[in-house]
Amino acid sequence: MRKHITLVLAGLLSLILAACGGQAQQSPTTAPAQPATTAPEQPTAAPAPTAAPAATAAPAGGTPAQPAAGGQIERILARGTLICGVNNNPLPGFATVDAAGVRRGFDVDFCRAVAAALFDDPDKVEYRPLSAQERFTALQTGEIDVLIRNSTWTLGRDGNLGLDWAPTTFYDGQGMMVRKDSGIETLEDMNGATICVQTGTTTELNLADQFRARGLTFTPVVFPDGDSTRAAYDAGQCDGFTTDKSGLISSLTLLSNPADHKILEVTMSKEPLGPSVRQGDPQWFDAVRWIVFATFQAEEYGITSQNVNDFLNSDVPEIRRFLGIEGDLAKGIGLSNDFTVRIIRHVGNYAEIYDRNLGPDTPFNLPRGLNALYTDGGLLYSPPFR
Ligand SMILES: N[C@@H](CCC(=O)N[C@@H](CS)C(=O)NCC(=O)O)C(=O)O
Repeated sequence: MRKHITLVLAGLLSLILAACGGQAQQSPTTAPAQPATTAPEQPTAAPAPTAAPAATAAPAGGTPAQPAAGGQIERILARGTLICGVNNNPLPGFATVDAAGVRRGFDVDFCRAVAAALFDDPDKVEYRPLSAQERFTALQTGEIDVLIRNSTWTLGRDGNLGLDWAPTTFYDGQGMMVRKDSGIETLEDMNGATICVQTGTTTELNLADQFRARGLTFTPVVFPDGDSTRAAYDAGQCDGFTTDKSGLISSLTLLSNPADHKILEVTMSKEPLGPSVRQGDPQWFDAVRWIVFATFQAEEYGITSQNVNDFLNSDVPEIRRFLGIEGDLAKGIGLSNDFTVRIIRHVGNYAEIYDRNLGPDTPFNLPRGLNALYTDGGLLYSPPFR
């Protein structure tokens, strides 16, 4: 009995330590064939999708633990707010809380776009800060309606975790940060290096794959959250710090001496980041997808938060359809016909969202690169609104 209590207490203590980010997990001294840390994805078995769509009436009393398929939009409308899962650690440019307590960032703006489409009010969002490890469970259990938290779309997450991914809002890739005075220029210069990495992410596995493919050894120093990973690197506990390049650019601004660090040229993986929803409600999934597409399409048409009212008088048929002046295209996805106007008016088109958070007037000044429209050599492409 006493042994049992001791074990429970020890388990609790390690949980508390992990949750507080107080301790790096033990790391091997060479690149592991299989990472020695917990697997980055510990999926809770995906709830089996319900066969038939349920009635659309919203149940009283908030989100059920296991909402039936269908009706998510009605539930959100009845609740009066969208519950959007975002990063629990500051990720400047993507998700932070400013000095006035206002949430800001590229991911936050997409939460706002969804709320604008649903409520004609971008502020009707309840933000649920989530760690990398918590995020998918929160979606699976119905605790959140949508996850917009620098999360990479992968086959395993899409399939095994029972999620659906909306279009990629930010094409990213994994990078490596090192100290400028380290003399490191490439991953090959990092043989035998210690590398700070966060668990519960795609990052951990990519790192092992990339080093193994190059025949290099390394020592991962693994942390449960972004803040402790960055802090350990900043304190000199590791030669390198790896995560999505967006995360590195963002983290750079939080280091004690940003000018002492650089991000290597190498891109170690594909990290398409975008919103995800729980599988089982095709209408809600479609709504989120087309909300994202609307931001791309508005940029393609040159429709902005500043000029959208002028476009309401347009006599171009495709613009009239896009803005919901003609037809009833949005009915099938459960949104108001003017949902595009609501998004553009309150949050802006994709370029406005990008520039506001990551563009030339921000500390990041991040070139659009793959995140440009297909017409400008990028990957952003909306199917037709017709
Ligand atoms: N895109 C990757 C990485 C996402 C990720 O969680 N990145 C870290 C580093 S930027 C982060 O957001 N950390 C904040 C935290 O979980 O505390 C994924 O989906 O697994």
